[in-house]
Amino acid sequence: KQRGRELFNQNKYGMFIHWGLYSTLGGIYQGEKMEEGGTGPRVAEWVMRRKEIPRAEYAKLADNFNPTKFDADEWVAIAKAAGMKYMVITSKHHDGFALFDSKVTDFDVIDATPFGRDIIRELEVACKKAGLSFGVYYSNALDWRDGGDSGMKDYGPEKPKQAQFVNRFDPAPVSFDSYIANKSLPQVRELVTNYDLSQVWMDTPIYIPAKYSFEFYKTLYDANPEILVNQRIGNGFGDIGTPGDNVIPDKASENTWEGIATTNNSWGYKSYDNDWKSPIETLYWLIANVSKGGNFLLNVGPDGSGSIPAKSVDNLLAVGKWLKVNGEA
Ligand code: FUL
Repeated sequence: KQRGRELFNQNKYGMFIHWGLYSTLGGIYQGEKMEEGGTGPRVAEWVMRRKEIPRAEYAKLADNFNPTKFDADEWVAIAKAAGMKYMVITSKHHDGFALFDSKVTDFDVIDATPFGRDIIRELEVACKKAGLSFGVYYSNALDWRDGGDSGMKDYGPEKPKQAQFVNRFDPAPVSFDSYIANKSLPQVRELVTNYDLSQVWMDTPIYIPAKYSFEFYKTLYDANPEILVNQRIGNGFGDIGTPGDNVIPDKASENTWEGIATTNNSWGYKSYDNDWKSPIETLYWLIANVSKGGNFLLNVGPDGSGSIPAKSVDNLLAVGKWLKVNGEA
């Protein structure tokens, strides 16, 4: 994976994007706000789990997913002007909804929404045009719609703590093994076959057995040996280390790794979270990660109309200006 790693190391600074059906709620369900501040399960993309929204009810959000302001070229232009060299967007988060054209399920942007445009394709094309590397996030083990109990019963008795991640309020009547065989692995295969990806950002392995982490790794490798995958593929199979959500490691390391953080406290759009990192704070995160040998992937959460919150854009552009003046971009 030498070429893949070289490119990753050169890129250094990227835009992470959490976007999906949850973005239309902005952290408020039936008039009730999710808890404020902090990260963990308070983040807005966790609304289905936190508010225990039944699957059929949550799926209705797709009927109103029509982000007419979405413009892939504009998002990419913002990333570029911010000094970022790559982009990673949620192709499917824990809620199970796919932002790409998936033949495996109807629960995707093409089949289930009035919008009907392949968001992953549009961003892939826009990134290519602008010279940015493009990758996708994929929630491998957690799927509140189709993942059953995400392996808790069969693989997780010794890890009761992780039960807080899982859909236990209205799980799909399927086994975790069949979810892996019929949705998760086929979708990852679709992504690497149909899109030109530099990186796949797997998330939250919870109870995943090593045989499935290996299958994911092999699927990616067979499709394109240069694709890098982060360690949340599970069981030690990743190429890229992830220090933790909003964590800067204490020590420098020569391994390939990537710090991640959000521009406020949530990854998905949270309409009432205005605790934005200032340009100086953002620069601190960037420099703290990069100077220790890592990359920095900084998240924005576009709203349900397809706009990246203006304040986060302003802050990112101010950092981009600094990088330009100081010859780093
Ligand atoms: C976490 C997820 O549970 C969050 O929703 C978010 O995607 C973050 C980057 O990773 O573990």
